[in-house]
Parts: sequence; C-alpha cells; structure tokens
Amino acid sequence: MSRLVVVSNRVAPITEGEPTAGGLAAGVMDALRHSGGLWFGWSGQTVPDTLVPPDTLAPGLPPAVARSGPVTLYTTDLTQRDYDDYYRGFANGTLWPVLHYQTGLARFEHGEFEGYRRVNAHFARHLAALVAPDDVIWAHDYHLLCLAESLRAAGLRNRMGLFLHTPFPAPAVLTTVPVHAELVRALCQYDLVGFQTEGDRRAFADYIRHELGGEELPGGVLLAHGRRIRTGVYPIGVQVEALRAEAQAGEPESLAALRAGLGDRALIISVERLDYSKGLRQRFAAYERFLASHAAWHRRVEYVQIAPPSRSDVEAYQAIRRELEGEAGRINGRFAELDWMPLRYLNRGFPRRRLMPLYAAARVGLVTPLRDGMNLVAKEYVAAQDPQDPGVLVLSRFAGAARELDAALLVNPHDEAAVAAALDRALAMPLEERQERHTAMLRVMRRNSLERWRDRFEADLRDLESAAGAA
Ligand code: GDG
Repeated sequence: MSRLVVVSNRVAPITEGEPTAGGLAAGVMDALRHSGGLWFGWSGQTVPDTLVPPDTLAPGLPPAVARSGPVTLYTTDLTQRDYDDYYRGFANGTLWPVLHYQTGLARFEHGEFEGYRRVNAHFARHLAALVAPDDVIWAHDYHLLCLAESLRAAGLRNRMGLFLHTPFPAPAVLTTVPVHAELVRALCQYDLVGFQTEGDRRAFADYIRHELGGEELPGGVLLAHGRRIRTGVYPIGVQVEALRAEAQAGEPESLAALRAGLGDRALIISVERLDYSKGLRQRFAAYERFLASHAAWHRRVEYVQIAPPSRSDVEAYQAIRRELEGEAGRINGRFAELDWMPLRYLNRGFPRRRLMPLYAAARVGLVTPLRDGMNLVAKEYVAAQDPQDPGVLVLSRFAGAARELDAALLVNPHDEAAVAAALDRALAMPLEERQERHTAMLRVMRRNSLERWRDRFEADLRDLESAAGAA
C-alpha cells in the first residue's frame, strides 16, 4: 500500500504506551500506523527573522523529530515574521472568524495573506523532498488551503486531499475576504476536499457554481479551474468505548474533591478553548437568565466552565477573556450565597483523565457554540455518560454535531430565554427520557466513529487515480 503523508499546522507528539491526547491526533496517528507514513507540520518554535530570512529557508529534508515503528514525524520552525503573518495574522485573524461567520471580528492585510502563502510554500518545499510519487497526501484544516497549489507548482502529481475541520461559510460570507478568489483557486488544486457536514459541502459547491461559474456533477464532483475536484462529507467522531472507560477510571481523589465541593448539587459542565466562536458570552448571559427566572434551582445547581486560554496573542481573544472575567464575577456577585457559588469559571486546561470523570458526573453538558465545524466536546460528553443514568446534552443547532445528535436538546445560542428553558428541562428530565435520548445519540456516534471518519476519507483519497484532478 502506498504511504500516507499527513500535513497539519502542528503535529502531535508520539507518546509510546499512552493513548495519544485528543481525538483527532489519535485518529490520524492510527491511520499512519496502519499504512506507514509521515506527519509533517510546524514545530511550534519561532526563530528570529535575522537568523533565517524566510525566503532563503533551505528546501530539502527537514530533520525527523520522532519515529515510532512505521511512522516518522518531521517538523519545521517558522520565523517570527512567518508566525505573525501566517498563524496570528491570516489564519487566525482573518480566516478563523470568517469561517465562523464572525466577519465583524475579521481583520485583513495583504501582507499577511502573502505570509500565509509563503508558509504554505515553505511547507511544500520540505514536503517535495520527503514525498514519493505514489504517496497520498492528506492535509488538515484552514491553515493549509494553499498547500496543494504550492505542491503542484513544485511538480507533484500525487493524490492530495484536504479535510476542513471548521465550517465552510456561505458564499456571501466568504466573499468578505478580499482574496476569496485566490483561496478557492488554490483549494481547487486538491483532488478531494472533505467537510464536516453537508451544509458546509453545499456552501463550497455553491461558491464554485455561482461565484466561479463552475459545474457540479452527481456524486459531489465539481469542475472548476480546469480541474475535477471530488467533495465529500466526513463527520469526525470519537472513540466511544475508550472515552467511557476513561470516564470510569477517574482518579478517586479528584472525584472525591469534586463531590465535596458540589455536595448533592447538579453539575452543569462546559469545556472549550476560550474562543469567541464557542458562544461563552451568550452562554453566561443565558445562565444568568436561568438563575433570574428559576429561583427554585438556586443552591441546587452549579455551572462549571473550563476554558483554557487559546491564541492569546490575537486581539479578539484578549477582548473575550477580559469580558468573561468581568461577567463571571458579576453573575456570582448577583446570585452567590455564603454557601453557594452558582458559577465556577476555570481559566485553564485539565488533563483528559480528569476531564472525562467530570463529564460523567455532570447532569447537563452545555455546548452552545455560535458556529462549530463539529464540536467534539458534545460527543465526548455523551460517550462519558453512564447509560443507566445518563446526563442531558444541551447543544447548539449551529454545531456540526447537531446534524447527528438531534436527540440532544437543540437550542439557538442567541436565544437566552430558550437556553434557560432548556437548562430547566434538562435538569428536570425523567430518567426514561434521558435514557432514550442517550441511546439514540450513542447509536449514531458508534456508527460515525473516529475510525470511520478516518477510513472513509483515506479510502476516498486512495481511490482517486494519481493526477486524476487534471480534467
Ligand atoms: C476544531 C473545530 C472540530 C478542550 N479543553 C480541554 C481539552 N479539550 C479538548 C476537548 C476536545 C478538543 O479539545 C476540542 O475539540 P472541539 O471539537 O470541541 O473544538 P476545536 O478545538 O475548536 O476543534 C471543531 C474539531 O476541530 C475536530 O475536527 O470538531 O469544530 O473547531 O477533544 O476534549 N482537553 C484537555 N483539557 C482541556 O482543558 N485535556
């Protein structure tokens, strides 16, 4: 079987004997172990511009940083200027907000887009030296929209696929990015583009048809820029049984500490990177509304929000952090009693082995992003539940996960009163209804597992003939 070459912004460390942290990394690593191959990405290190002028970074083999059986990891450093333009600038200052429909938070600088292209080309130069002609290349996410274009420019005719972990926005939203045409032209150099939901795939096809005058053939094939691009929907999943086992294997001390703090109060849990797309501000407001309108729950619930800081050198992230700190204090100030804190806001990450038991102990999983490609936390919460006495998932209809988990209590995160009512309903839900909803969600999640996501994408990529993209 030909080798698999995975490319993403960052590579996950190989941890021998331990499960790889995080669902995505575990899925990708398993695929690599199965077929053998390599994973390439940024090391996470920046070097001063003066030492390595970006345009003279040597092409050729980057050093291998780790090997495990048939899998080799390679990384490359970025210069400070690359990091500012590509990562902090165009990827996270322009693309991320627009992909999540937050056009008001997006900034745009031509120079940053040039930096984004420069880093994609830099990745491609290294890859060109690593890749054999029949390798299949699987790129991940919004950082690498221009990678295939650079690889083709370097003469590579390999099969190349991109899986987009974020939403793909409607054409009217994407066209707010001044270089949308360049981006989509670059995307068309992939042979396969995968999305989390049919809505995302549809938005891409609509752009190709209406903005570009391209064609859509049956079976998700698009014709544009003289190429044939296959598209597909591959909802990312979780390892259901492994997560349940992790949830049950919690450290007794942490659980005892949790119980001691919680007493017999019902726990509402939310976990996510501190990101404006996750809807934390609206969620805090909805919880405040719930407390104000449901006095009967006072002292009987506690909402724990875990939000490790993320991308904290991007201005929009500093703003949301400041705002949430103020709001958490204000809400507690308004409702807390000497023996009750209604909201615990923890601005740091937790190891997985502590997180899973926390999910299992929570009566309600509150997952209300304004937009989300999939949202793995929603699936992890469901997987962690005790099937005999499961908690209830309250889920935003704007998470990709809502397409599959329609047995959750689906809410519009902009509707504070509706989210407050859903919390009340979730907390009071009879056992039988909780079990029915949980069983239905588990059924879908077992079918659309992490393994299936990976196997389907990989199989579709291998299925393409080499250089089949040339129409
Ligand atoms: C992108 C897309 C898509 C979070 N806090 C902690 C922690 N986490 C883990 C969660 C989960 C992962 O991080 C987050 O995944 P999500 O899917 O929820 O969100 P993004 O980070 O935005 O991921 C998203 C995903 O890619 C995959 O395609 O679903 O839509 O935006 O696994 O558990 N893990 C630990 N401590 C924390 O504090 N250990």
